[in-house]
Amino acid sequence: MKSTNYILILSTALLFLFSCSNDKDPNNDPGTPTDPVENNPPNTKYTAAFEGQTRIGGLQTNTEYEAKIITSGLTSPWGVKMLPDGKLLVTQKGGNLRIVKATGEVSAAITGIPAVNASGQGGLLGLCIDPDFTTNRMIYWVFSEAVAGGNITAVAKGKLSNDEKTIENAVVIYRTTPANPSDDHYGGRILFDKTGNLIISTGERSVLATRPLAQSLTASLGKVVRITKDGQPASGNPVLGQTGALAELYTYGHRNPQGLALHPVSGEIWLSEHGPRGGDEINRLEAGSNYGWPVITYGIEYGGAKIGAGIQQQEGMKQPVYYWDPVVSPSGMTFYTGSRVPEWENNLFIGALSGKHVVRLAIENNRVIGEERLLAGEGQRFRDITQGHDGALYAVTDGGRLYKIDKK
Ligand SMILES: [Ca+2]
Repeated sequence: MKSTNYILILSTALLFLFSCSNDKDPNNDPGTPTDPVENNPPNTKYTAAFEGQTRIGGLQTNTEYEAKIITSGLTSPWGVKMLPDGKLLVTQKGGNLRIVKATGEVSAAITGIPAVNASGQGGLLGLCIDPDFTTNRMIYWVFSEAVAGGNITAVAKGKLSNDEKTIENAVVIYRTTPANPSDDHYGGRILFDKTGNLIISTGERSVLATRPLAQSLTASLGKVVRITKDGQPASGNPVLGQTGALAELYTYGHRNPQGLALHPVSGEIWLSEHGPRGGDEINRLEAGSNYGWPVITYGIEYGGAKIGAGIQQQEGMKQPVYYWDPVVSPSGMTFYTGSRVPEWENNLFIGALSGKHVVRLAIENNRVIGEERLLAGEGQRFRDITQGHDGALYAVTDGGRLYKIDKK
């Protein structure tokens, strides 16, 4: 009796140890990494801050999956999210919002969206759906707006009418400052965090004049901001000491962040951002932290010159969890919480533009442990990816396609 108890305690202890070292179900093993998926030479000679920060081993999904094209009839879709009834709400860069049914039927443009400035990289950008959509029918979106002095990244909200043909009472709730004539690097993703506040990524607007503002706490360029549904600074935001620091700031030192996702276990916010030539990043956001741009970066100017002092690490600045050199141009992203492809559990899926594939990153203890390239044969620039309530992944491409990616 005594020895049985002892064995029971021992096996429980072992089980506990096992579950501590592997926070995932062992049946959902992401696979054994092989050679890195990237085999082109890097653009820089920079070295990573830690093992596995770039060019991690390659993974291959074993479960049979398929990618079906639901429609090819979209025009430069930028953001995609599923409504509670299973239909997909899609922003199109040119300024239209549309609904796509599972059958592939694309609605007429939904009216009531304020004008966007779609020149350059601007337009109607990311979107998110209110957690209480079934009762309030509210949606939120990011867009580029022409104002006095140039262009800005702006955030608006409105109610999707019952007939789904118009957005009622659309109102701009947040505007970045300062404006600049540049029409690039707007950032543009938006999501609800676990406290019910809005998280928005903004770009540093690309030109050399505004680039340093990514480090300025009195400008909202190159930032992640955290605001209420009414556009006010959210309570609990980090206190940033500098005089005049904007109360909506959550993190700073970003270049052109086009991806945001909420980690399904930790609830932390993860972000993708476009680096210069080399140096695309995945970051795990910690409130009040500085992510380094343009002081530290793993990239170089497009012309080949170093950026700033050409350094990759500095005290007080966060390292990316992962970076790519050469770049893949990471855009919209989501964590997979479906169960149909077990080895994808809690993996991060990212649309790659210049890379023309969907990135799959397996992550453990906030470090990347393996990378896979999905749908590389499609030749598409993947702009956004989301998970539906059905557990499938849905991705849109600049070429106008909407894919459903699921177990075969
Ligand atoms: Ca960085």
